[in-house]
Amino acid sequence: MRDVPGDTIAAIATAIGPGGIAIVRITGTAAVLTADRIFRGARRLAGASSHTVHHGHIIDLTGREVDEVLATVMLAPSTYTTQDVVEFGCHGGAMPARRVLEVCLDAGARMARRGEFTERALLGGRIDLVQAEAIADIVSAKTRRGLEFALGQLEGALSKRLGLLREELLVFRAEVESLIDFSDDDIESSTLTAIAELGHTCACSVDLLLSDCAVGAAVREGVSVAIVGRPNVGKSSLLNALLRRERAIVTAMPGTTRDAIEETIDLEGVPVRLIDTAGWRSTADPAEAEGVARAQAAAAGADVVLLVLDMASGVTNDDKVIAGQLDRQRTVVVLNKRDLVPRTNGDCGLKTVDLFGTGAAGTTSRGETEKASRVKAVEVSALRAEGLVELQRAMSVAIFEGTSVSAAPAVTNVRHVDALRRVGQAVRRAISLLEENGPVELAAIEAADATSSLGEITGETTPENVLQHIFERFCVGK
Ligand SMILES: Nc1nc2c(ncn2[C@@H]2O[C@H](COP(=O)(O)OP(=O)(O)OP(=O)(O)O)[C@@H](O)[C@H]2O)c(=O)[nH]1
Ligand SMILES: [Mg+2]
Repeated sequence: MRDVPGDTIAAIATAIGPGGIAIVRITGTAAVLTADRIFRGARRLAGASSHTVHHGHIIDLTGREVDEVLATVMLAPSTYTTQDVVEFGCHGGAMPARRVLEVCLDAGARMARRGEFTERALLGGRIDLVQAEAIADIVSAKTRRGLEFALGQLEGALSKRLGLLREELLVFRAEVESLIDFSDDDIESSTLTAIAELGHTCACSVDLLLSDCAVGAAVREGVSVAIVGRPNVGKSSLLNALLRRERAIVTAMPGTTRDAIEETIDLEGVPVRLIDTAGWRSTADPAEAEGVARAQAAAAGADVVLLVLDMASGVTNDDKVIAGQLDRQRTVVVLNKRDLVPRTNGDCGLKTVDLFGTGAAGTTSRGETEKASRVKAVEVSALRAEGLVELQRAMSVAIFEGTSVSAAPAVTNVRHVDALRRVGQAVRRAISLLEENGPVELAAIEAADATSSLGEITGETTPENVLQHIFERFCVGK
């Protein structure tokens, strides 16, 4: 990796707009000198001890006062960037910070690029790339869980697991490479088996890390849930009930919703994009027909589908036709309007309904047909906001397929997943070569590929353009 560039960079580190204070941050080998040039206080900043705060004023090069500030001096190497850092806490609002930044630039600093402060932390070896990405995730976290995962990643939880895998891989690679010095005839098959076994250990570790992916990706990227069903069963009412506000239009007329409506809720700390769709039916109205087509596309593209039925009318043939077009594994059946149905004692929120049954011949026994066609359903009343807790529980089971959401640290990033898959593939190819008595040189190349793919995750072997792309996600000043 490159060395940390020494030039002085500056940026506004807080959001632009009205606020209590705003911070302008400077870093680089001459950061303190640059700051000192424009700061007038009781004492000079040059020569100040590390991690001290100084009251004073920013003066521009013509001697005019720009703002009253508190300057925080942090000296290398215990700083965010590993270089000297000075932060000016100026008055909030767009103008003071902007003026202070201008004066910093006049004094010789250069405007920082997006994420350049964090990039220096990476180049300075204070954090690895996984941790740098965690910082971007912390800034953009939309839910409590997303923030917790990102914080865990920043503290090095994932880096530590990747570090262990790296050690296993290095041992495996060294063992494979040690075979190259021997001629094929001199290598005992028991040696090959033992080394292949080391490869299997690596492959298992990769699989374990990858098994966290589904949960990790859900937490980070969020999941989509499409609400579908016949017209008038209460899909829009259910969306409103889950959002706890009247977002979608609800009327007693079937065919009210046309365009899909999307809103995000926080389900156990995971952002869930709810998509209310048009009721499925065949219709001559071109606008409604387009709505139905979009509803079908939304159901096909969603991670989970809520199929809403009307308890008052019971399961109809149209419901079964719709159910037949859905992927059963990803479907949660919702029985709405339970307030319209007289209740008997002992009724609970969960029922089973015969939704996938066709009564078709060819099944071995009646019992089996029934069992296969009946599915669990959650009873709710969107109108009275009843049964929603049970519904949310059913949704999270469907989303996480029983995996514990709290299972951190997870691999949450597509880039990491992609690299880990390549690590696993290379290791497996190396194992096959060993087990099939293939050329050990080739096995060694595969083992080396695996280590280098792993290095891409932590930043050791990440190509420069990928690094650039990652830091473009950051804000200026981070
Ligand atoms: N009693 C009762 N009525 C409900 C319930 N949920 C919805 N409704 C009523 O059912 C009618 C249709 O509700 P919507 O939410 O518009 O139904 P929809 O499925 O979105 O209908 P389309 O958009 O036309 O497909 C309205 O009159 C709602 O007030 C419920 O839980 N109980
Ligand atoms: Mg609707």
